[in-house]
Amino acid sequence: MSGIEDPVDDLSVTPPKRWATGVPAVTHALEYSLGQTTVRRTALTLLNINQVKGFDCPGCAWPEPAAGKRHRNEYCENGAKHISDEATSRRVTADFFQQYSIAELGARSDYWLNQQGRLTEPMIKRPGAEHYEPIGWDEALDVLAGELRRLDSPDEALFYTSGRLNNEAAFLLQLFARAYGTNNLPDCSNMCHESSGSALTETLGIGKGSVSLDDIHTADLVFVVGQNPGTNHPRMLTALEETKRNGGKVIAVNPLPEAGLIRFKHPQKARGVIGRGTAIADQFLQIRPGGDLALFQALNRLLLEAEDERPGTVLDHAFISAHTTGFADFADHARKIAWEDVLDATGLTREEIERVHDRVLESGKIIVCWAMGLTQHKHGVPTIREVVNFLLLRGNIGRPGAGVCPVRGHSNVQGDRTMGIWERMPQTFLDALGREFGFTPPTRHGLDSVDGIRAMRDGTAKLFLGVAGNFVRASPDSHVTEEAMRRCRLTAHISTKLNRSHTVCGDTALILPTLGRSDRDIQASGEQFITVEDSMSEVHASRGRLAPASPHLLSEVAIISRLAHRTLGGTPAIPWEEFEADYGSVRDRISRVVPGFEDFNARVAAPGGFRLPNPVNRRVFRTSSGKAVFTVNGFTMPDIPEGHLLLQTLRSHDQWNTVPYAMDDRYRGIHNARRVVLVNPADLTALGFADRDRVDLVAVWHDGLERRAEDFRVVAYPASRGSAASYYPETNVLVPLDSVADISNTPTSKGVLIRLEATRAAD
Ligand SMILES: Nc1nc2c(c(=O)[nH]1)N[C@H]1C(S)=C(S)[C@@H](COP(=O)(O)OP(=O)(O)OC[C@H]3O[C@@H](n4cnc5c(=O)[nH]c(N)nc54)[C@H](O)[C@@H]3O)O[C@H]1N2
Ligand SMILES: Nc1nc2c(c(=O)[nH]1)N[C@H]1C(S)=C(S)[C@@H](COP(=O)(O)OP(=O)(O)OC[C@H]3O[C@@H](n4cnc5c(=O)[nH]c(N)nc54)[C@H](O)[C@@H]3O)O[C@H]1N2
Ligand code: SF4
Ligand SMILES: [Mo]
Repeated sequence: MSGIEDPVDDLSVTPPKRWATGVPAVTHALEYSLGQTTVRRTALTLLNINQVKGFDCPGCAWPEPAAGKRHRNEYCENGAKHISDEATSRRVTADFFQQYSIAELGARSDYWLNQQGRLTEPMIKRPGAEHYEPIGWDEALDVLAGELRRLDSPDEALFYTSGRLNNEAAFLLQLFARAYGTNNLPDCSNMCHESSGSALTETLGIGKGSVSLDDIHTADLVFVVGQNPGTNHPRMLTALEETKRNGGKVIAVNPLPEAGLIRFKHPQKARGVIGRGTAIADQFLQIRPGGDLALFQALNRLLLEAEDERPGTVLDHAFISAHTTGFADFADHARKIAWEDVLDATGLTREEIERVHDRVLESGKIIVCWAMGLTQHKHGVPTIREVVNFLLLRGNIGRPGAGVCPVRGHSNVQGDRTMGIWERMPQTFLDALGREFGFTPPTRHGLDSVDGIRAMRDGTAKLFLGVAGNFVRASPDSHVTEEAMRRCRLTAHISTKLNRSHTVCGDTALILPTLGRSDRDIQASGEQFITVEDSMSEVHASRGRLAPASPHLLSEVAIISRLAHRTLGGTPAIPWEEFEADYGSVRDRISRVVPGFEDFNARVAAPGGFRLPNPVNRRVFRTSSGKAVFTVNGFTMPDIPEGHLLLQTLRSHDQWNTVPYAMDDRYRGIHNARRVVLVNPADLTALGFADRDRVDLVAVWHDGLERRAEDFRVVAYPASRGSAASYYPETNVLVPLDSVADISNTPTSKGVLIRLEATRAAD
């Protein structure tokens, strides 16, 4: 099992691909799967992904087509890799932990840790011990419950979740945390789409996207901003292909010419397999990093000026006056934007921006899609607010074929929020929860991910429970985060696979292994299914089909229910044992607490499930004024002093967040290496470096601490001027904990000021 050695960097570079998917994608997916498990298990796994009676792809949150319209293979290369990674036949057993000390495991790569296979039984690291040892479930949960009861205050505990968690377990986890007495529910969303949630809640009254798959298909113009769908949401390309077939246009905005945005070959269609594929982007704007706020402000100014020239033809006055507030102040500000600043911030030409403006005028229905390229910047929230301004101007909110589309990451990250995983749930939710379960939930806001790290660092949080995810690797400032975790009395992780977080331990540490999406889940009342909500608010069931990875695994619902029971004691008001026995009883409670879930069990039984209503689509805005809000956003752009670059930390094609599956980034032409930094050749020359030079990346931040990522190889790459790109999580050491987006507190993973230094060892 431990024959898979730490990968050695052996960089080779080929020209970036002009197109995404096609035959190589299918081949790569099968290769990965067959490397993990048998042909039979591969077939069983792949045949059940995203089928109405199968399981939801544990990859991204892009929705499936309606029940009757699904393809037999309704998954992408990366979905197949994610599921094979979970369905692997490799196993991590008690012997493994005897063989490797925690320090030895800590020295291994993220890749190697993941390749060891599925976790199979609960393990404990006792205070002072150097190895994990096996422990029974009862004792493990007693240790955890005992520590929870011993804390001086419930606010000394953190309950982290990652977006793979299903609705039922998420609902129970937040119920447990609140019944225990804290709102400390940090989640991966804090590091992901929090800026979208903040901006959309303020301006439209709900922190979710408004569009459906049909809207994407029928839009006249779709912007894809700060997103790499070819890798991260591959089936979005199928949807955009349909948009184009229906006559719509696509504009891509990105510092990198990402493969999928340029040309796409549909792997399941003969045309895609043999032909040149569909050119997706009609226009590609190679923007400077962080320049998007300026771009949308410039577009808004152009729209206001066009309206001045041809009154009554450009703006949707009826919509603006009936449904919005703040137009006058917004318009005053937008008219004053200086072109010089816009061109400087965006690196685009005025002609390029005017061309976009022309397309906007030609388009009745417009959608803006975005992901981490917008949210993970210091001014991520104002940027998204400006996107909303742009859509409001022509009434592109609340009608078919138009709207906002923050493309979510994890398969159920949106559902987890709906279920109450948020440190700041509104009082109406807390009241409903308290009424249903007969207690008074705490009202003081809890800690998010960044504040949770600060609290562990400062000793005010002492217990960390992670449900799914890999908190230590996903978080910024790796050394600070690791030190913070080590200060805890207890760290515990409910996980499917081994990862770095298991190697960074508090005095006591627990690994609680759990069932994955693909595993069959049988409880006292029979076989169970769970539910998830995708990026477009579709809620549907997911049923595991494989024999569980080990007989000792418990489901997440079971672990949380048992832990809650042991910590809080049995009460008739919260029947934890019943919840574990029958997930339908959890859904009954959800239907009474969470708006939109009325009659949940019956509605989710329909093939394909149901869509949660989004009031924005009825032009109902749950803001304090009852209207959509135009906002005034100061003109902000990143300051990149001479000799520096703005680094973005992003995903390669072959990884799932903190977990690399291979050392390649095929579409960008990077092979056998992850410690690379992509920089425009002209910037390299100006900085005195050359392609393939060995460099350290050194972050520049005002606290004077040195943050250095050592020994990277420079790759001359057609990136926009002033930008650099390198992979996460290897570069998380560079992201200062205090470098966060205004308002949302999201780490600025796409805006890290760095300089390059020649690697000392190479001298
Ligand atoms: N295969 C795979 N799929 C995934 C994931 C994965 O790790 N692997 N992760 C999932 C998760 S949790 C998430 S959140 C999503 C993430 O999906 P993405 O947001 O697509 O992920 P990133 O790799 O972070 O890529 C960010 C993109 O934004 C661009 N960008 C960076 N800075 C800027 C900027 O200032 N302006 C503009 N306009 N663009 C910019 C980058 O060049 C890149 O194309 O993917 C999900 N899907
Ligand atoms: N520098 C930088 N940092 C970033 C980002 C970035 O772009 N740049 N992106 C941020 C974003 S968008 C996100 S979402 C976070 C991701 O942060 P996380 O969600 O915390 O990280 P993942 O890598 O998705 O977690 C992988 C682990 O989840 C566990 N797991 C997988 N499936 C299951 C399951 O079904 N149940 C359970 N219980 N466990 C499971 C496995 O043990 C696996 O090792 O990282 C953030 N951090
Ligand atoms: S697009 Fe996302 S959800 Fe769909 S199959 Fe691919 S990874 Fe899975
Ligand atoms: Mo994410």
